Amino acid sequence: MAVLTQGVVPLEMTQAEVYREVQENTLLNLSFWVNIALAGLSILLFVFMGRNVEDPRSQLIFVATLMVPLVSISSYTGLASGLTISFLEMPAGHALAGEEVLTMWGRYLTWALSTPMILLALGLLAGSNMTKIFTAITADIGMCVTGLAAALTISSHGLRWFWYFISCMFFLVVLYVLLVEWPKDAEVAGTSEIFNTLKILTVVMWLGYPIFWALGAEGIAVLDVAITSWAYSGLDIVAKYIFAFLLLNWVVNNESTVADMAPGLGAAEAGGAAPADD
Ligand code: RET
Repeated sequence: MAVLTQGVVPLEMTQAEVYREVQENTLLNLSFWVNIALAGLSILLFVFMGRNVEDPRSQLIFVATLMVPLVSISSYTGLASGLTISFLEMPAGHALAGEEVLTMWGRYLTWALSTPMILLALGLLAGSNMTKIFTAITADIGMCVTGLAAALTISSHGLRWFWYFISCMFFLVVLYVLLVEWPKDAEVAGTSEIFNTLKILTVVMWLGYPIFWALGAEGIAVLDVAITSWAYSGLDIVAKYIFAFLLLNWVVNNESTVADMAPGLGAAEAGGAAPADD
């Protein structure tokens, strides 16, 4: 009969202990609560703004965009309660090797739900076809999940960065669709101006996330945990709530432009995924 050997059990903190650590770090705790408040206000505002929208495509843009603060408020509640934070011992080779580092893994997990909604809304705005929306969203989910893997890998320092590299490759696919494919579609759909504003906002903000990951405690550790958390929270404020407000405000005022895009995804481009109209 096989005998199970008792391995060395890593020092694990209970959820209540993690919660206490968060409570004691006021700067960190505030980076969560500011976002909970802003997400709550955004939800109320966006529901109010969308109350008279009748065009189905505009409604879909609204629902997708409304999901962003809804996921966000859940994400930050998970962080503030200590549920989605762990203290992980960094492997040899890491700047904080052997130390227990606060890891906000709930962020990466919930990005896998919120960022696809942002891309769906942008793809719909650009009049993109289904293939491009699917490509952007699946690559984006790949980016978030492999980013989560990078943060949670504690067996090898090299493999942490290998996950990070894979995540960046997925990110390049998202950037390609955003910067090359959708601008052409938006031109045809007549939504170029707003699309390009939101594209620039999105690309600039999104580039900040891998930079702060690399500089933060999980990467080369030149930034402390609370500062890194504020960096993410600040990026979130622009990439989510300001982005969503600009998009929805435009949709409300230009519902007919959205409604006039031919029905179905892929309408903006000949040879798209939508069936031909005959
Ligand atoms: C990680 C680390 C691994 C490499 C890359 C990353 C990119 C993350 C991005 C996140 C965007 C998040 C947003 C959230 C809004 O809810 C995972 C940090 C490339 C781009 C916009």
